[in-house]
Amino acid sequence: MMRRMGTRAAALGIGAALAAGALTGCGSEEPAAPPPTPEGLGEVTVGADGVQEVTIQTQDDYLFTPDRFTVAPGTVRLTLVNVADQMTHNLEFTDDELPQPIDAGIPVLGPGDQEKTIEFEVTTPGDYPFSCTFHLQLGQVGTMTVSE
Ligand SMILES: [Cu+2]
Repeated sequence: MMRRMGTRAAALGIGAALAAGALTGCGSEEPAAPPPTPEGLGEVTVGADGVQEVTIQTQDDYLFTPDRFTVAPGTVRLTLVNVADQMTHNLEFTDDELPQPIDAGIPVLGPGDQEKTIEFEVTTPGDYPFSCTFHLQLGQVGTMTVSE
């Protein structure tokens, strides 16, 4: 819980820094570097009950942050946090491309720091693509890898 609060605070801090940079105008012609991934996102940890947990994020854009993460075979508890002010997203695994079926998804997740957690079992190593079906045409896709 504290970790997620910290992540949100970090995200807000990044936003404030970007806004300040825009106001002062540094005059550089170099393209802005993408914002760093907030600490903890995409990192797999093991909960007290032995289940591996990972949190990813969506924002007011068409990206999952991060868009790749790797888990071991076993139970996965995946949390999606939508820190967007405006945009609604979802997360659905791409059924016809999965090494094994995953009977879990997040059909809709509104803005304003809403979050949802799903839990599922994976046993077959490989790449498991997922997408936000609302923004699939805009390239909002990601991949969960199940290691050997
Ligand atoms: Cu989306």
